[in-house]
Amino acid sequence: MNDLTPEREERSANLKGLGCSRKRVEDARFTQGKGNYVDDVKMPGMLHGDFVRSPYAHARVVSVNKDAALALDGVVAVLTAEDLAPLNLHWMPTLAGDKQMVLADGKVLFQGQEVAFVVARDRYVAADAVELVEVEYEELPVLTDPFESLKSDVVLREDLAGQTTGPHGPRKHHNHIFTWEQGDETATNQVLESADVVVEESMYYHRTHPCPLETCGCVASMDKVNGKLTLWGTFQAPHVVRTVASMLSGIEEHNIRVISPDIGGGFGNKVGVYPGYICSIVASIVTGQPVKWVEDRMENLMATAFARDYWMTGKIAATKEGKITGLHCQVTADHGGFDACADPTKFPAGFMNICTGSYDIPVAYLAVDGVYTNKAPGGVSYRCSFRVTEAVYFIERMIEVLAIELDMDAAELRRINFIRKEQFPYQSALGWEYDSGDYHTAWDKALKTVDYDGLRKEQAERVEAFKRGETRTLMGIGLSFFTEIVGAGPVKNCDILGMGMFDSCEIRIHPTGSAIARLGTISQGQGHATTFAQILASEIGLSADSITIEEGDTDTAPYGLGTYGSRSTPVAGAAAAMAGRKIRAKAQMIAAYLLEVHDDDVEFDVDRFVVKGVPERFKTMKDIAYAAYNQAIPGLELGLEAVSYYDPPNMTYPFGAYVCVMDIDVDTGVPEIRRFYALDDCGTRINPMIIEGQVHGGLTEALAVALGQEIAYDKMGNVKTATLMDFFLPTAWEVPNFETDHTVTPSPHHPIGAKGVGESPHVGGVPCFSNAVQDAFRAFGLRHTNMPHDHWRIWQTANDLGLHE
Ligand code: PCD
Repeated sequence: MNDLTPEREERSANLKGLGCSRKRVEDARFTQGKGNYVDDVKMPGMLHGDFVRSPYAHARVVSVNKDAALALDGVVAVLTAEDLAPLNLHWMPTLAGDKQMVLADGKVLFQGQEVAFVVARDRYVAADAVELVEVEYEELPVLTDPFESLKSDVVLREDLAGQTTGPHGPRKHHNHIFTWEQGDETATNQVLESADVVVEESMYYHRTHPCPLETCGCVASMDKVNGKLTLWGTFQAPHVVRTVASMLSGIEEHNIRVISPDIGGGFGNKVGVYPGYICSIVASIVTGQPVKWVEDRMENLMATAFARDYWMTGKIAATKEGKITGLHCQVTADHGGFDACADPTKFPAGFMNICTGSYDIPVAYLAVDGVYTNKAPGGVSYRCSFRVTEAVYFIERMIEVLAIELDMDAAELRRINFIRKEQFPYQSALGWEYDSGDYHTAWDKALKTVDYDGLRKEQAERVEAFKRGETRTLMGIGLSFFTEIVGAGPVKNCDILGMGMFDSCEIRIHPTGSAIARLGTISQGQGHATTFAQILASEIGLSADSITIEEGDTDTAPYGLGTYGSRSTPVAGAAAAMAGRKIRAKAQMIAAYLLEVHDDDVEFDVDRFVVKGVPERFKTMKDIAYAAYNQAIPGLELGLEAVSYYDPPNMTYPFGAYVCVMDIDVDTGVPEIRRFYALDDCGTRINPMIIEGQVHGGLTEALAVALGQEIAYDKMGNVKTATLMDFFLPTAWEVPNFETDHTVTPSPHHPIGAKGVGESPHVGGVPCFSNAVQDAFRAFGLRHTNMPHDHWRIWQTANDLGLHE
C-alpha cells in the first residue's frame, strides 16, 4: 500500500481492514466473564437432563427399571429407547450415512453409551436419579482392535446383519463398514516393483479427542402455544442442526430456531449430532418445559466424537538419488460402534487422499477400510480438514523413513521432491488440484532462519559426546512441510447429508454509514466478529469498527454450513467479499448520481467514490449510505443491502514449513523443546495478530497429540483416559515459546486471495514434534515409533535401542 498518499494512507488505516492487527472485539466480553455460553442460558421452569450410561463396552441390555428413579422427588421423566421408539427417534442418522442409537436399543456397543435420559428439576437431582436407574446387562465379547474385529465371529451391529452393502459400497465382513479406494493401484504397484528403492512402514495415529474447554450441551424449548422449538446449543453448524432437527421431528423448519451462542472451543467436537440433543428436544416436547443438557468432562471424553484412530501402512518408491516415484497407502480406520464420522458424503475417509502431501509424486494409491469396534463413535477432524492431519502425518513420516533408507538429509529429500512453483495449479495423483504454492521459498526461509546446517552439526557432535559418555541428552531436529486443503465445497463435490457446502453473508448498511453483516458460519473463539468486519471494511469502505458481525442464529443468519475444516475464511469470507462488492456496485451508481456523472466516471478510493481524475469531487461511503435511504434515485431501489451465497470453485491449499529442536533426556524420557519455528502461508492475511494466536493454539494442540494426548482403552473396552488427570491437556507449563513467520502466496480463486489458517499449525505441528522425537534416535537405529511420545514411551524407545545399558 505504499502507493497511497499520506492522506489516503490515513483513511485506509482508519478502516482497520485487511492486514490490520485489529484487537479482537469479542475479547471485551470474554475477558470480563460476560460471554454467553449455553450453560448461561437459564429459563423459568427449566428442567435438567442427565444420562444413564453403559459401564460395559459390549453388552445386551436385559432390562431397565426406572421405578426408584421416578420415585425420587424432583424427577420428572426417565426416557428409554422404548419411549422414543413410537416417535421413531430411538435411532438417528449419522453424518456418515450410518445410523446410531439415541438410547440403547437392546444392546450397547461402547462404554459410556447413552442408555436412559433422566429429566429432573435440577442438575443434582438428575444426577442422583441416574444412580437409581437399575439396568441389567449381559456382557458380550469386546472387540477393541479393528484387525481382530475384521476376523471375529462376533457381530457388533446386529441391526446390519446380512447387509452386504453400506452407504459407501460393499461390506466384506459383518464388522466391516466400507473400503474407499483412490488412485491407480496397478500403476502404483508397477512402480513399486521396479523402483531402485522401496521402503515400507506401518504407523498408528492413535485415538484422541478435541476436548474443548466447554463441553457439549444444549437447551431445548418447545413453545406449545406457537409450535416453535428453540434450541440453543454448542453447534459448529447451526443451520445443519436445524435442518436435521426438522427432518427428524417433522416440525417445519421455519418453526425451529437454532442458536449457537458463545462457544468455548469447538475443534470438531461440536460438528456432530449427539443423543443429548435429541433427548432434550423430546423431553421438552413431552414436558412442555425447557430442558437443558450439558455433559460433564468424563462424558465428553468418553462418548462424544473421538478423532484419528488410523492404522496406516505405506510403501514409498524412489530413485537412488531420492526422487519419489510412487506411493501406496493402506489404512484400517477404527470408527467405533457407529460410523458417525463427520466428512463430506463422497469422502468416507475425509481428505485422506491428500496423502501425497507437498510432493510431486507421479502415481499413488490409497485404500481405507472402515471397521466397527466397541469404541465411541465420532471420527471428527480435530483441528484438521477431514483427516488431513492423518494424511500429513503419514507422508511426513514416510519421507523421514525414506531419508533413513537412502542415508540422506531429510530436508534435502523434501526439497528435491517438492511441487515446484511453476507447476501450480497442480494436479495430484490422487485427484486434487492444488491452487497455489511456493514451497521452495518457504522451506529455504525456514531452514535459513533456524540455521539448519548449524543445528545438524551440533546434533552430530552431541551424538559423539553421548557415545563418549559425556552427556545423557540427545538432540532431535523435527522437520515438517505440510499442505492443508481447506474450504469445502465446492457444492458439486462436497455435501453433508445432501446439503451442499457453500456459505453465505448478508450485509445491511444503515443510513448513518454503519452496518450489520450476518454469516452462515459460527465462531468458537476464532474471532470472526473481528476479522469478517475487516474483510468488509476493505470492500465497502466503512470502518471495521462500524460493522457488527452476527453469526449463529438461524432466524436471522443466511443459511450456511458452519465452521469447521478451516472453511470460514475460504467460503464465508469469500461470500463476505462478494456481498461487499454488490454493495459497492450499487454505491457506485448512487455516487455517480449524486456527483452528476456517468457510473463509469467514478472510481472507488478506500472509503469513497471519486470522480476519475478529480479527486476533490467525491462522495464518502457514509454520504452514499445516507443517500441510499433518503434520496429517490431514478431506476434504483432504496436501501443498501446485499447477500451472497458463495460456492467456491475449489478449495484453498495453505502450507507451511516447521522446525522443532528438542533435547531429550535419555534416562527420564523427558523432551525439552528448545525451539519451535513455524512458517505459515495462508495467502492474503486478514489479521496477523489473530493468525499468530491461531498458530499458537494449533501448535499447542499439536504438542498435546504428539507428546501424550490419547483416548486409550483396555481389552475390556474401558476408557482409561476419561478425566483430565489421565488425558493430557497441555498448560503454559508444557508449552514452549513459538516463533511464527510467514510467506504470502494468495489463492488465485478466492476473491481476496485468502486461505484458511486455523488448522494448519495442528496439521503441520503433529509430525514436526513427532519427527523431532524420532530424529533424536536416528543415529541409534530408530526408524519409526508410534505416538503419543509421552515420557514413558520415549524412555522405552531409548531402552529398546540399548541406550540404558
Ligand atoms: N484468518 C486470517 N487470515 C487468513 C485466514 C484466517 O486472519 N488468511 C483468521 C480468520 O479470520 C479467523 C481465523 O483466522 O478468525 C481462523 O480462520 P480459518 O482458518 O478460516 O478457520 P475457521 O473456519 O474460522 O475456524 C475453524 C478452525 C477449526 S476447523 C478448528 S478445529 C479450530 C480453529 O478454527 N478451532 C478453534 N481455531 C480455533 N480457535 C479457537 N479459539 N477456538 C476453536 O475452537 Mo475443526 O474441523 O472444527 O476440527
